[in-house]
Amino acid sequence: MEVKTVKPDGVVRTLCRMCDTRCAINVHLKDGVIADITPFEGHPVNQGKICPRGSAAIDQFYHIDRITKPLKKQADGTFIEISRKQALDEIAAKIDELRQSHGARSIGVWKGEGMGFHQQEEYIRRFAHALGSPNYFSNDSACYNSRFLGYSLVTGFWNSFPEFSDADLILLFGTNPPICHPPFMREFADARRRGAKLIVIDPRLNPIACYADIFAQPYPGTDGALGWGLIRYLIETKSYDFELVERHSIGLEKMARYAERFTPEYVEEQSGIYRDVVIEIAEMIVKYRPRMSIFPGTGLEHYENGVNNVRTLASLSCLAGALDISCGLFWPEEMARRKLTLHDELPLLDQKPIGADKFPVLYDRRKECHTMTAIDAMLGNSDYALKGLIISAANPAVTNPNTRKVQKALLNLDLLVVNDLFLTKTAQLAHYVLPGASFLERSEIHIHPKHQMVTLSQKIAEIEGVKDDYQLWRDLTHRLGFGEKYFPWATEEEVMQWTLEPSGISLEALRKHPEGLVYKPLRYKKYKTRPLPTPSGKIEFASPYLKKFGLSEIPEYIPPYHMRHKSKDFPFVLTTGARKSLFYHSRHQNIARFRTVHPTAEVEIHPEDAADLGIKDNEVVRIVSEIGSLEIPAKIVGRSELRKGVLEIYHGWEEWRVNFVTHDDINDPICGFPLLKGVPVRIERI
Ligand SMILES: Nc1nc2c(c(=O)[nH]1)N[C@H]1C(S)=C(S)[C@@H](COP(=O)(O)OP(=O)(O)OC[C@H]3O[C@@H](n4cnc5c(=O)[nH]c(N)nc54)[C@H](O)[C@@H]3O)O[C@H]1N2
Ligand SMILES: Nc1nc2c(c(=O)[nH]1)N[C@H]1C(S)=C(S)[C@@H](COP(=O)(O)OP(=O)(O)OC[C@H]3O[C@@H](n4cnc5c(=O)[nH]c(N)nc54)[C@H](O)[C@@H]3O)O[C@H]1N2
Ligand code: SF4
Ligand SMILES: [Mo]
Repeated sequence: MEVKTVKPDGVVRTLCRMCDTRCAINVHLKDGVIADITPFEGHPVNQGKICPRGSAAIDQFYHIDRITKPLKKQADGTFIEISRKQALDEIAAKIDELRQSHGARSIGVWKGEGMGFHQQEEYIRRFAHALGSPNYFSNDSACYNSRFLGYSLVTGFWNSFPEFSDADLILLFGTNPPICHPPFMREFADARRRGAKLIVIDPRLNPIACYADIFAQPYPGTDGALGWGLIRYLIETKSYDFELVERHSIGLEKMARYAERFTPEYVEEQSGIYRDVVIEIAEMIVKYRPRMSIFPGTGLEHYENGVNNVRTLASLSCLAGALDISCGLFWPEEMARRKLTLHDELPLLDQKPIGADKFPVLYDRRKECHTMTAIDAMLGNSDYALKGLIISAANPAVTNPNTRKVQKALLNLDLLVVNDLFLTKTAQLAHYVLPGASFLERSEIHIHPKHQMVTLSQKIAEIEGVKDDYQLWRDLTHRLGFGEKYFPWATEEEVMQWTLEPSGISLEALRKHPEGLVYKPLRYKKYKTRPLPTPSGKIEFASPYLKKFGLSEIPEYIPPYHMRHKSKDFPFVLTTGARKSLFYHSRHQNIARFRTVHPTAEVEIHPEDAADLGIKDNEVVRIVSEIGSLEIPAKIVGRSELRKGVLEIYHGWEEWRVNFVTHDDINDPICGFPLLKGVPVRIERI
């Protein structure tokens, strides 16, 4: 691997993109080598702290298993290295052939979490639409979209990160910030120092629960009942923000009527959270509102009624008056910039975006297709077949539900190209694997809505033969005949200049200010002088927009699948994906010092359940669902660490893929999310 740094020895200030938090880092270059990564004090995102995964960017960059040359699959299933020119010529020729014989829409693109949002995502979206295919897919079919829709259906927007330091009450639902969002911890500490209270709702005793004033363990998938119970309390006791609700909302009466049944007793029956605790939480909200932050994690969205459960929480924040204030639902203003997506210019609706008929709200609001429906289309079980796919920075053979079906579908494609740093389980199924550039090998514009800031991350090094993603899409489009029109810029630098121009902020200025530049000062309670970005311009406790699609107007609570389909064949409830501090989905298992900390997968099980079944610690058991099965060692946890009857398995293991048992076929009707948590299973001794 021939590596060279492209900056002189010294310190380069940039952003870490080992996860989407994008902490500011100093990259130390010595003798042309990336020698160290340390926190950079001057940026508000992380305020001088980084997590161990941040410094592991060096391990990732120099990793001996990095793919540095394009690979082509041979008839015998092995890969050979070929030149970049040969790879792109052959891929372009195959795309052209598919386009001629089956139409452009038979080709799709799939972006993963490794790319994040913004610029890299926009290249991928632009490529697809320029080709003539509406079929853009992403990991967001199982992440983020549900929470985004849950909030934006109520308020018109979602700013994923509130300013927790300003809160007097923090409520966390199904999220574990010490592991997933380390910078939140400093904000929690600031708030706690001022006396703020912390409430954690989670069936599993997570590190964050240990800090909580109240920790309540609901049955998986029942948070909506608790949310409604809290709404009912605020309405019944007339403790909500009258002015905000009277002037700036629609649907209060409908909501109030529906809330009536959520007495503390009914909430207890549904969620298992004692009625006294429900009342205690409600009283705390009344006491501390409006300065409160509610943060839902994937523990809410990975269910078949996730959007509505999130809408319930968004409605609760609004009732409590926590709208467009720093610690509440802050409504960020956008930076003026040119977008690379072609949705307005080339909407391609007549081309039937995959999944847009089944999940019209997902498509309408996010302009993205649905990955699980894409899997069906690859298998020929759809209006038309998906024949070719380019996957960039995703590992769906591990991370998408129903792994057996995903593998079969990917193998059924006429063309599968994977752009990645490593030969992942997904890459192993491809016809071509392209060497991806890591974040240290590209420059990128990052927007931080919470701070209304923009930062430029720097290209620091390059590996012989590895090009950034812009070059990949550019080179393909030029071969396919629409490069001049849609990818005319010679370099990533030129694209960034073009997109930034309307902002009045130059690349030069961003380079001079690695601490980022504020594009607009923060302003609060803007809804007083301008309509909210919902169809009515108001908070929508009831959504006429959803009604139009035949969906429930108010965020109804539906008991989760495992409660509606009780079966003696599947008596346990499996939640998956509780994050591990040193892994990122399927990433970093190849970093030896991290692997020492998490050497093997485990299914966490309550001690009474283990005793009932005679299961010993570390015993390998079989987990079986309606979809498939998995063999995995058992870990008997402490009595309070899990609810009895609930099991937990991490989702990123390449050797123990829990998605062999998760459902792709039970979906949230609004966002299409699959049932990744709350899966009915049984345990078999082997
Ligand atoms: N180290 C690390 N950090 C990460 C990631 C990673 O893989 N590794 N992934 C990143 C990504 S893409 C994401 S989306 C975020 C996810 O961030 P989080 O959502 O904070 O992730 P989890 O740790 O899975 O926390 C989910 C919690 O929900 C709980 N839960 C499960 N079911 C329910 C339920 O029905 N109700 C409630 N209230 N809780 C429930 C689980 O027990 C678990 O503790 O993390 C990001 N950060
Ligand atoms: N059962 C279950 N399944 C889940 C979840 C769960 O909780 N439970 N969580 C879901 C969630 S929230 C998410 S976000 C998805 C994540 O789904 P994916 O996006 O598929 O997740 P990763 O395993 O992180 O895959 C990212 C890939 O990108 C590569 N990569 C990293 N950086 C770069 C880069 O700079 N360039 C290129 N070209 N490649 C790069 C990595 O090597 C890795 O193979 O998983 C979902 N799946
Ligand atoms: S939380 Fe860790 S991995 Fe994520 S950006 Fe910050 S330092 Fe990097
Ligand atoms: Mo995610």
